[in-house]
Amino acid sequence: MHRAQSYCLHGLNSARIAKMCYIKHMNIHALARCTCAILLTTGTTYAVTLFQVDDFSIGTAGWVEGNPSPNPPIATGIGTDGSAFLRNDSSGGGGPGSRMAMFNDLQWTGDYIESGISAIQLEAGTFGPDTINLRLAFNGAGGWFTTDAVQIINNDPADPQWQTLIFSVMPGDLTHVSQGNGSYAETMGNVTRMEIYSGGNSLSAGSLIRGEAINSSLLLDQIRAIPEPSSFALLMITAFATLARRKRTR
Ligand SMILES: [Ca+2]
Repeated sequence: MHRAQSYCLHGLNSARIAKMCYIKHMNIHALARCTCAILLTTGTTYAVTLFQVDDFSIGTAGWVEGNPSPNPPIATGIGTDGSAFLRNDSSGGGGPGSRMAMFNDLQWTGDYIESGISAIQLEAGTFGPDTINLRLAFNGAGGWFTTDAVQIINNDPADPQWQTLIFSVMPGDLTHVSQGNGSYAETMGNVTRMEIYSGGNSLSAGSLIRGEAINSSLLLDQIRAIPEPSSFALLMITAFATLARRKRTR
């Protein structure tokens, strides 16, 4: 199956909206999805879409720390896909830039349930030295919901040791942390902020889950919205069946 690699970035530019769409190896379905995303995002509303990818080939894709920071997320280096990856450093201790946390209020907002997104897949690595307890979190009317943590450990400062991780965002796999009434549907049906952060067992959340104060660097690439494995398998079967029918009719 030809996998579309598309990347749409929608960013606010002072008083007006700037929209960019960078597309690699695009097929018709990817073009349709991207066009649809642009149409849906006219104005200040953004819509997450199944199979969307942040590949950081043209920048940070709207991932920010919010407050002024000496070490904000940057697009740099060569990632697993041959283009830049996203790097976010935290210094530990206290003050600006001490905590490992960043968020996105643009292309990762919207309706995950209607879009059929059941997991976020990403490539992750670290130059250390501190261990990262990597989590994703989502905010909406129902409050903050977070995934479990995956430990990202660096055993070799010269090698970020990239690995592919999949974080389920299905109801039984997200935990209500704070704010709202704890309704999964109210948050995941209209996500207003997605966060990627290092969080241990003690989580405190205001407008942002604060993240752990650690001395570390988090590397990310190919952040991708994916369906349930069973749905994906069904898509594959349908695609092969369609292909087989076309061959028979020739
Ligand atoms: Ca990349």
